[in-house]
Amino acid sequence: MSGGYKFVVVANRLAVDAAEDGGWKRSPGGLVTAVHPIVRRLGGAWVGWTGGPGEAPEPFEFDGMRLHPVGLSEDEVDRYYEGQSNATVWPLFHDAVEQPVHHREWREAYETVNRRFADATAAVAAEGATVWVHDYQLMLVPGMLREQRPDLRIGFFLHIPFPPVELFMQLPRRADILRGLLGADLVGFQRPLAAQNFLQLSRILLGLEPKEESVEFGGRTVVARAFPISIDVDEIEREAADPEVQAQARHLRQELGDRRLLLGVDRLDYTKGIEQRLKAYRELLAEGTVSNDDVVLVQVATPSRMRVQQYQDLRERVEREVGRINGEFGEVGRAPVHYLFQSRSRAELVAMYLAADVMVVTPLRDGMNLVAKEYVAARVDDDGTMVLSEFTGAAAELDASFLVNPHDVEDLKRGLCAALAATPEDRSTRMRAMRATVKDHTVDRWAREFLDALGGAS
Ligand code: GDG
Repeated sequence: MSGGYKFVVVANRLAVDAAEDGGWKRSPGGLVTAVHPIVRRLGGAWVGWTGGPGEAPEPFEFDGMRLHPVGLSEDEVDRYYEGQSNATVWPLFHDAVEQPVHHREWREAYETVNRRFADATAAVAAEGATVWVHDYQLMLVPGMLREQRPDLRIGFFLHIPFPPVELFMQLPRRADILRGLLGADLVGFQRPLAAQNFLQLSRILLGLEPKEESVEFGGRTVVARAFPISIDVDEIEREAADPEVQAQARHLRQELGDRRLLLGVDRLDYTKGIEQRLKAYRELLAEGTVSNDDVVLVQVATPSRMRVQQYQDLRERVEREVGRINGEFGEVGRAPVHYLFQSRSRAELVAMYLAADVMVVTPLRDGMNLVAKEYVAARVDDDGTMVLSEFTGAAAELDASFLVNPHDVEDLKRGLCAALAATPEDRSTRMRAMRATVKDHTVDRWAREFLDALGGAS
């Protein structure tokens, strides 16, 4: 049986968060910003989880979208979401920079929940509809959906890296995951290398014969290509031009004693290279290359996945290191690191981007990294420099930054020093080049290119 929607988005989370007044508010974040206008224009539906345990609320309308909640029990939140998604797949797909944990019950829950998402989608999609499935929590959904609904046009986009074959091979029941993804007509990745890893895997694991950008599977052609995600540049530029935001940026600099500002903004996640960044900064202070009188580091570490053990351990290590640096190099009223384990408003983040001298983005591995692009979009003054890890998807587009290898502390230090020493002319040349790239590749263009390649949604 099929429902009435010609376009359906499927993501772990719905496009809304519970509001204080008991209603719903649109969730922040790139995916919703990019896809909401399309869902609204096509009168489409969005299938996803509300974010809390318990039975799913009834489907409801929100700002031109039909939202279809999928319920997760408390056990499923533990096993499917925090377990298999965030303690198995997430670390494995990020080069195993943290040891992936494997449990059979987690895998079973992942399968059960993916089946529930597939069933919910099959029930709302019209005959011949276009379905766009997102990310690593739902990799079995395309295959499950294809079995039930061969009439659908199915796209899948992976927001995180797709690992090299030898790493993927560690995943128990790995062929099931691959077959799940191959249920899609189009599998999108952040980087061409990820698409290549995927196609190579189809040869090694299933004996398929991939071509440059596609592979035949089950009598269909599955296309695998890169679609680098981006941000809503206009929105960030508007915020950055707001006099209140600019006043906030000036105020922040005064509060910090007019020292040169190094800025980090990340979810507190072990993939983001926060510890490596702190180590490099401590060594620069210890060697006297930078001084607490002249430089300050502000690190926003947004709380994330705090029920997962690896994230609690990371928090302890980061906070110990911040304490150590401030203890060794601080003075009363003047700390070398300002550490904020808090979520800040978007306007505050933009004010910080505007106030920064050096944006420090040093992930050990990152699918794209939107913070790097937001910083560039915010710098309407064509000033500011960025130290950027080579291991982010963003590095391919933002190569006018100071690129570093975050695994190499000496290289990190070199990058920080070079960024601090850049002349005003050099800064402005680099920033203008990066701004031209970001302004040309907006999130709206990303969504359009993906859907054009998928065909069917118009
Ligand atoms: C995954 C992939 C890929 C952060 N702190 C606050 C806050 N943020 C916002 C940032 C940015 C977003 O969260 C983070 O996006 P990133 O891309 O940097 O990283 P992930 O969360 O790991 O995202 C990544 C992305 O998906 C999209 O495909 O780029 O590679 O890992 O927008 O600004 N926003 C607010 N307060 C905060 O404290 N308001």
